[in-house]
Amino acid sequence: MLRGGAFFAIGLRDWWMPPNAAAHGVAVDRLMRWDVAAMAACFLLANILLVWLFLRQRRPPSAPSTWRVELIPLGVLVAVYIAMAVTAEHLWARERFEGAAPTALHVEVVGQQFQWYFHYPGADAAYGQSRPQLVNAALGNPIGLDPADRHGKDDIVASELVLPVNREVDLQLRSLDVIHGFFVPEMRLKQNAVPGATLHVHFTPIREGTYPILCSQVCGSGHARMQAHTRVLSQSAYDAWLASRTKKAMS
Ligand SMILES: [Cu+2]
Repeated sequence: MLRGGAFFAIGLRDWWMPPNAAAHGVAVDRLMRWDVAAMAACFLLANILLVWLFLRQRRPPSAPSTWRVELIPLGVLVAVYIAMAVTAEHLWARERFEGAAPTALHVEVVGQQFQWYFHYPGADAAYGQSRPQLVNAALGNPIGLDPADRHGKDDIVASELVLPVNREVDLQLRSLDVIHGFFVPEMRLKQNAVPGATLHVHFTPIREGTYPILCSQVCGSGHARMQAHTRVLSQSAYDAWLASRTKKAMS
């Protein structure tokens, strides 16, 4: 019996969202719980009313009181949906339109069928120019960095997103071909990468660990394997990773 209970608990845990690992995720989770609770209450209320009105119709109809009863759940629903839209929009806009702090770490995320690339600006803090005609993954230049640009000399292009814990990150997303969806469930982060546009999202990872990165837009036949991961490290481990990659980029 106990084993069955534990199994049920694990199933329930996996059914719900994965543990949050980002600073803004606390507010997202709170909103999500509130929204689900509000929708469950509305669903229950609607069904109770449905049954009640159905049973009432068996008596001689009393039209005036029936439409007044319908107005109550309608009013409640309108109020709940307006509250949901305003709170969600506010939360989304804060992450999307209020820029990251000047001290944030900058990483460019490039989506291409069917791979994510992570471009770090290196020690000079400036991204090297990239050109579409230079894109050649087989030759080790998947995002088309221009070898003639001195800013690109120390740039790092990785296939995993490595981040220090408790530091804000400003990601700029772009795509080399079709629309991809950059999705990190544990970071409560989802933003499309759109060809021809550079879109910013910023967040602060608060828990060390390795978290999956998925593509949330059906972007072609290899969409299901368009996966990467983000590794959130302590500052010293991140510095060591950066130093090892910088040496490789410079050599
Ligand atoms: Cu994709």
